[in-house]
Amino acid sequence: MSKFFKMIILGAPGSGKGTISSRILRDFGLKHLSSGDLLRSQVISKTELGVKAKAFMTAGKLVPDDVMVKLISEELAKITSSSWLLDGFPRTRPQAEALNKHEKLDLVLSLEVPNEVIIDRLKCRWTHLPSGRIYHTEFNPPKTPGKDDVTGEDLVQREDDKPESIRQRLDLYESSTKPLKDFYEELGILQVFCGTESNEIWPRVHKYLQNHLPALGGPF
Ligand code: G5P
Ligand code: MG
Repeated sequence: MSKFFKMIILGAPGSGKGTISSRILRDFGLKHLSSGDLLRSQVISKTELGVKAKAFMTAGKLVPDDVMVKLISEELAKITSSSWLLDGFPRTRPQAEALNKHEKLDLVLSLEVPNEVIIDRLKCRWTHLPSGRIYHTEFNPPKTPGKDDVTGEDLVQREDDKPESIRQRLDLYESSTKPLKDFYEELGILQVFCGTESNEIWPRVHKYLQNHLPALGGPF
């Protein structure tokens, strides 16, 4: 019987979780679930959850744990026959404990990028909100400035990429999410990748996954 591979990617806002995740999907074919993308699509659709979450997100604060646990549990329950990669969840100890009760994770990747590098990057990020596709005016520019490569629709700057929100999100990462590394280190599934450029971190992540996914039984 094939075993599905379950992994999460941790890292500060702007550390490149979305960038590295899209390369993992491209090369290893896992299903990608980004908590931020899920929330942003609820905000666009003006669902009850989206309306509630919007104020937290714009202020660079965390959406309450009970809301997030429910949202992610419902999404994970829909993935019955594929390996998956969770990006942006869990972000607090209660979220990690809730996930751990129901899922046995195989691997946790943690991206470590200095804060000064991150602050510079986020000023230049442009996003296609409906799909979550991300661009950067220099690192990863769209083919046509301001337009999504696939749909041609407008790109926007995320409201929480304003400098005051970025600072708040970085502080929250330090206090609430970074301590999760200890939690996963104790479980023996943490792998840390440090660097200042995604193009330099990615080959190391790729090599690690190439060496470990088959051994752990993933269908790759
Ligand atoms: P998100 O959406 O999960 P964050 O804050 O965790 O947001 P974010 O901002 O999406 O993380 P990222 O995915 O780590 O960042 O980074 P990225 O988008 O790949 O890269 C950032 C930019 O840098 C892009 O423009 C990219 O092209 C560029 N880039 C990448 N690599 C390089 C490089 O090497 N060089 C250069 N020059 N550029 C590069 O969460 C958003 C909000 O939702 C709520 C919270 O309010 C949160 O703030 N939320 C939750 N709340 C509670 N619990 C949860 N579990 C929640 N999940 C989301
Ligand atoms: Mg992201």
